[in-house]
Amino acid sequence: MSGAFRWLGRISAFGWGLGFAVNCLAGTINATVTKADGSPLSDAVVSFSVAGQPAVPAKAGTKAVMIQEDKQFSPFVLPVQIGTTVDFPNHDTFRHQVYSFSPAKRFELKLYGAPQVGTQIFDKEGVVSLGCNIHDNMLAYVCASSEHLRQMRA
Ligand SMILES: [Cu+2]
Repeated sequence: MSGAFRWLGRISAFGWGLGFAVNCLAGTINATVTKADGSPLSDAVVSFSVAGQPAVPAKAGTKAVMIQEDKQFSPFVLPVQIGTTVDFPNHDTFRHQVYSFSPAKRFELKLYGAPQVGTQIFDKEGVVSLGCNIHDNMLAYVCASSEHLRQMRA
């Protein structure tokens, strides 16, 4: 596959990263997202497109999960393709009310406990901040993109 990939110059890093490096080698893209001090940045999301290939919407029925447990969301950052349906199961013994005011997805789920599961379709590109109306410290992000997504692990 030598020469199959050409870097288009679009890369976006989500989080607090101040520096990143990208290498393209014969069909493989290696990305490293670091903080200014060079240490790994957890929860970074890198999106990229491939020359000549259109955007990549999710296949119909694609699902992802954002759990509510111990008064926290899990995962902290959830990368999804546009069109993905995200389930919000509540694993706590008390109720949560998930919402977002982000331009890419404004919504407010009902107040519910287990075993109910709220759902939302993320159909616009962008970073969506999630909160809970009951527990102010609950915070998580859904990164919706039409491009290829990879989440970096520190
Ligand atoms: Cu809550």
